[in-house]
Amino acid sequence: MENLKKTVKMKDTISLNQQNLEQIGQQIPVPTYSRNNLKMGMVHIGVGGFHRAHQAYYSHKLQQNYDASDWGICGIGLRKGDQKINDVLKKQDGLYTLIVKHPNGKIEPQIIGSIIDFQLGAANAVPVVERMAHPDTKIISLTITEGGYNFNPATGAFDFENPDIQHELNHPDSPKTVYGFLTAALKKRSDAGLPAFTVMSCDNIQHNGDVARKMLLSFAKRQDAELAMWIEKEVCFPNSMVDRITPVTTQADIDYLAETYGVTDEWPVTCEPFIQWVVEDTFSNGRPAFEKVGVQFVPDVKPYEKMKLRLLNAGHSVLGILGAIHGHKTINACMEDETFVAYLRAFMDTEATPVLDALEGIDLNAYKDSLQERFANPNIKDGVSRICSESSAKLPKFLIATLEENLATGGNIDYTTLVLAAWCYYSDKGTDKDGHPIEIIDAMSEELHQAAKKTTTDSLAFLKLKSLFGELADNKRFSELYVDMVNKIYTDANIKKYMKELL
Ligand code: CS2
Repeated sequence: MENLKKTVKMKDTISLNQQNLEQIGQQIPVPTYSRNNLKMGMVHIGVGGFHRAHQAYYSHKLQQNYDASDWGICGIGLRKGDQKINDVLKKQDGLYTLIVKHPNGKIEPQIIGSIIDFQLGAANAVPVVERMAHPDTKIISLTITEGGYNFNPATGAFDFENPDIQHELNHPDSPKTVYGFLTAALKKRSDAGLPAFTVMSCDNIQHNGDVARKMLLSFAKRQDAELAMWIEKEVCFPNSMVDRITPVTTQADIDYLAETYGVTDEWPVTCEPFIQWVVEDTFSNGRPAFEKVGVQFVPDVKPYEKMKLRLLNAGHSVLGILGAIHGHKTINACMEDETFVAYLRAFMDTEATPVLDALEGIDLNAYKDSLQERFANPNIKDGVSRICSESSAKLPKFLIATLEENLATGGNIDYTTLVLAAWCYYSDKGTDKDGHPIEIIDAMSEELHQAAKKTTTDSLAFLKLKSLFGELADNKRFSELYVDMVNKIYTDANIKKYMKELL
């Protein structure tokens, strides 16, 4: 019966592509601007769900309402894993559905048209470098994830040991990472007398533009000192704070579009209604008038980004790690559990907030209330596995930084310490408190596991991962508390008991 239903459904649906847009437009809002006439002013590296729910959405909104024909987007994938998004976007002429899910159950789909082309750098570097070096390209934007910046999380220094980086330094004509591509394209531009593009980081990293600049210059100085000087002078790297919760797309989302609207979209994106983008207004070669569609341009984004990373992203990690051990599958399930709600708020109020910078005109209590509401959105169903993925790249910036600042000021550290002890258990066992397996997605998962599994003979073993924890194992106040907590969790993994003890 189920199979029959699916066959009928597939027959009756209409595939999302440019040709079918008019027909689809009878059901779902579609782009009304002329996509053929868009120049590709922005080249975006890392076309995941987040980019498609955020920058590409803002760009689409701009195209819909204003004349912004210089600012279409060319998506770029640099990893082999980007083959799927390449194939889907090629098949769908760059079109996809953005499904906004409101807390009250309202669901708003719309077709986004701002991505005009997609190129796979992993398959063939030449057209990608050419696109980046093209005179129409004015901005290269990035969502390459925290780990993609290639720095040592504890020291912040560029990691020259990375074999891909070594390869690019020796073979500038066959780039592999973002640094090889950016320098190859910038070299072409400087040789051709073309203006530089802006490098606009949209990742959850504090001072993301400054980090991108520092890393690119470290790389370029080794590769071509003259080019490095040109980059230093000509390329702007605005810092930005980006925000929209975008869970992983599920088969249910694909089925929903087919069943409700008769549209086959092989990779739609779902997200919450909330959206925010605060950007420093420093661009090398012009920018879209994004302020017309709600983007905030400010002289200094740092206080905003710190607030968001240390409250929203850290809050997510707190719920995610503890939730994974307890057995909660989603962030909204955590928010249905009063212990988790109280713990989150206590963490935000007593550990994260005291070390934030002054934030003029922002009501932090209202901000924290709004985070709780957003996390609780029952329709978002953001998996704790997404939140916990790549914790080795996230926690040093989101959580360990707060811990270090509280250690320096004598502030509270209990809530954070329990999460780090729980992270050790999680990395060691890979199961929840009842022994059910947890899916761990982390570039460092093996290293984390190896260190964590020594805990029974050396309670501090996990903290000895210096690239994550720096010298924290030597801090008496922290390490004593950590040892106490880790021992308790290893004796009985009932994490909620220890959460409650701290409330
Ligand atoms: C999340 C973010 O991955 C994570 O850990 O906290 O993806 C978060 O959903 C976004 O930054 C929201 O803007």
